[in-house]
Amino acid sequence: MYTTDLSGKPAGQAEPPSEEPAELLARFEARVAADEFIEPKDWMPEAYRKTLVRQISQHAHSEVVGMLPEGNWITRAPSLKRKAVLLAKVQDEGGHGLYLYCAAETLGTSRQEMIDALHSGRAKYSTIFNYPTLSWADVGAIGWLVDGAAILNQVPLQRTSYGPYARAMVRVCKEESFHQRQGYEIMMTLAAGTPAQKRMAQDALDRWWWPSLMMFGPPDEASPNSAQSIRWRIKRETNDELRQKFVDITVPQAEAIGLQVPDPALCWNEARGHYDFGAIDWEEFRAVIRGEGPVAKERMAARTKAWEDGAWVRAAAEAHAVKQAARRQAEAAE
Ligand code: FAQ
Repeated sequence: MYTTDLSGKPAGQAEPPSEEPAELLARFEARVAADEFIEPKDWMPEAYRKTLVRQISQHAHSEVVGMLPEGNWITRAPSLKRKAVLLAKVQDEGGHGLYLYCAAETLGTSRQEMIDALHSGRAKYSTIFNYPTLSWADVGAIGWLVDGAAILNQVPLQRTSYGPYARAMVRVCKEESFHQRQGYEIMMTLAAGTPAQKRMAQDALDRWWWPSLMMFGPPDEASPNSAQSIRWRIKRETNDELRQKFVDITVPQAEAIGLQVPDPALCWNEARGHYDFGAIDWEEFRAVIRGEGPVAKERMAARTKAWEDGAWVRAAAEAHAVKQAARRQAEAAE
């Protein structure tokens, strides 16, 4: 089953919440309502802990799997400058994954458990990373659209109710904003280039537009987790609210560089003060979640290989830590 439920139980069969002391629950809810951060050693309802582990681990996996589509272009970047920037950007995504795994570990789930869930196909990661990067313009489109969508989703998460997650998001958002600008700058350069370069940019926009809208998750009426997550102030805005913000911000950016958003239904709605946009293919979204994305198998094979190839590094780090601890103990005994 393709789920982030780390209990290993089939979806929909999670344990019913056990009796939780009413007094503690009331205090927890009052703190959340007062916008106080909940910290790792604070009491929290089990369902809150589970929801956080689910969302934060899925987020961490997305960052790390998300290194693959752009990593694919590091050796083929068109100039030394573009290569250096891309290298730094992909490295940042790895760092985001690490902060997020650390934040999830503070909730009592080990890194090994999370990685096992990813590699065995039980854990989700963002659907967007199951699409291939076919041209250099895709690197621009990912920075502009994918990082752009990620920022919109993550800015409210800086005020999420769990302290370690909120603090991780502050740094992540700063870096994502640089990523978004570097992507847009690539698109701007291509769009102002030769007709072939402009076609390349348009083709990338055509392929990444709809999957980027899907990143925000299912529509609100089909989002089983949103209502509770908003009550607990884990999520601050709904999937549809964030998706609309993304469309409203991104459409003028496309127009500014002479590219066309691939949606014939797209038009400004004066009364709503927002863009109306066409129907999203939710069947495609569900298929990608089921693991049927165009390059889903390649992504998991690459992650599993990286994990296996890195086994000697983990073993060496562990042996070093044991040696250091023994040395410290011997020094203390002197
Ligand atoms: N892909 O009830 P909801 C990035 C699942 S980071 C796959 O609405 P929720 C940086 C959802 O997990 C991108 N699965 O769920 C970067 C749930 O399944 P579950 C990642 C999805 O949690 C850029 C089910 O559908 N960002 O891009 C997706 O309330 C460039 C029902 O959905 C985050 O993870 C999806 N798109 O809302 C890196 C941000 N959407 O777990 C490299 C944090 C939904 O019950 C290069 N996460 N699902 O089995 C969130 O804000 C939320 O978790 C949502 C989903 C909004 C993603």
